[in-house]
Amino acid sequence: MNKIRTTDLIPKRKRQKGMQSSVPLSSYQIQFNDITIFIVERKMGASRRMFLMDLARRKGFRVENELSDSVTHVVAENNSCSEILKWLQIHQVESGSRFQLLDAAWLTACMEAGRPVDSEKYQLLVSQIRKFPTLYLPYRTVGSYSAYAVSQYACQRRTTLNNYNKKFTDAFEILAENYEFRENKGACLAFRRAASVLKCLPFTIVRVNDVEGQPWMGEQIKGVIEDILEESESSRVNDVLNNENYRLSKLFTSVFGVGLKTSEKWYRMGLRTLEEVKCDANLKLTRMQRAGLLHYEDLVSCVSKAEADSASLVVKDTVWRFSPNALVTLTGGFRRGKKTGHDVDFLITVPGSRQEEELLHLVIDFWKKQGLLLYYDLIESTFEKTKRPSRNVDALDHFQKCFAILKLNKERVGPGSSIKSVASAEEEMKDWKAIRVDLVVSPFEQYAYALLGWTGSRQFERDLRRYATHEKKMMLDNHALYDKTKKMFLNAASEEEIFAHLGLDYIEPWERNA
Ligand code: DCT
Ligand code: MG
Repeated sequence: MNKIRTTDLIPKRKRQKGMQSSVPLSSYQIQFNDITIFIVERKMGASRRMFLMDLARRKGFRVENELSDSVTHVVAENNSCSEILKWLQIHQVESGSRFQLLDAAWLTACMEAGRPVDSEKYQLLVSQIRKFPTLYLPYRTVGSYSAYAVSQYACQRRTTLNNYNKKFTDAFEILAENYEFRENKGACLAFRRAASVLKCLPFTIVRVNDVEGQPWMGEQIKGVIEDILEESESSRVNDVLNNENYRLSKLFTSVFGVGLKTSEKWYRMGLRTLEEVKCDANLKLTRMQRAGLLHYEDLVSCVSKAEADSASLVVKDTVWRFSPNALVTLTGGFRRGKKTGHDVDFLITVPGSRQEEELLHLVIDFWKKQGLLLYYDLIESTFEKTKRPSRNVDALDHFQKCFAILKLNKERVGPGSSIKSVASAEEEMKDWKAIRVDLVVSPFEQYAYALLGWTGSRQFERDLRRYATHEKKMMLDNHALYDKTKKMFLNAASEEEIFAHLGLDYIEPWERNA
């Protein structure tokens, strides 16, 4: 890793005077183990830096001489946020560094209190500083956040679950969803793209100028930001939330198996509650919708990570019974580090096998015999080897897959599960929970593409494909990458290789929460 050494920060002349503390580090007793501080010398001066380091160490804080990966709090004095960002850029802080960037006033407040104090109001920038060149386009003006314009493509941004602009992105997502219900694709995408940009910004927007120069920030978007900044809520969002059409679309489509068409039909038929839907004898429900209504309460309550892990054990147990070499990977939101999800996604592949399609049938038969399958829909593979990837960025893939509702035994889920905490008295009697599970089977040669595709997020996937098409003259889908210039398919054994084919820096799964 690329460490910044103290000696890089101190002019040679001063270094010779012996600026290191004379007290050996081992003689300090660390009291606050969650915090590791680094103090920037720039504009502070070496002697004040040494004084603060020594003081903090004597008060029980761990203070590093070097800006290593373990540093959690970087403290600077008399530097603007932009100056510090530039300083970090010059010193090539490696990707993987995670720390808060704070004014030295935080450190002095800690010294006064004799313990770490809340850092919120001392933030120079709520920070997750990364290697800038890939994420931030040329440095323009100093002294404003807008100096850092992020890429228009989500696959060139690192988006973790630390969203510093949740109040804006939640609002955008409600507006996007409303446009989706009204089948206005353009407006829906505009709000989704804007939300995605704000999710990756390492600071909270405090004035509308903070988004100046960022991609996808049209007038409508800025209008909503302005409303929220001024009124702390958006009247447009409130109107949507109070709109019956929106409310019912949301309710009906929350049933597994119900899409926009069905939801509209039910609305036109005058249905207004799920009870009315359940009681309407004339309704022709699909098998999927019947299962969705039957297990509605379980399915709308999110799947916790503990439940996903428990489902993972069930899936692996069964798959390995029939194919001990199979690779079973948790994909979707849980692979991106989410703590909850609406379903649990798995990708299965069998190295060196040509008969992986048999496997899913065996798994389903076994679960049926065990009484574990509350619903399933098995879709056979429709993949044709010579076919080029689809141009449609939202195209579905052709893998063999099974959309299932699994009966998950509560006993299997350890403490921390959401199952028990939300259970009503009647539910207490039930010792299982219905959870949605997607099993996808890919041939081993396509595994890397399938993994990349099924890890998401959807916005990240869309932009990967858009990037491939518009920037690289390539076509990407969940099966393959086709180079139109070379007229050939590009093989990849790992996600890293796919990013490399596309000329992109590798983005870790937990940085794909675009
Ligand atoms: N995906 C895909 N083709 C589909 C469905 C999904 O390529 N027909 C990709 C996109 C995201 C990923 O698979 C997982 O899909 P979801 O489960 O819908 O998304 P998620 O990110 O896992 O969200 P959640 O946490 O709500 O399950
Ligand atoms: Mg999922």
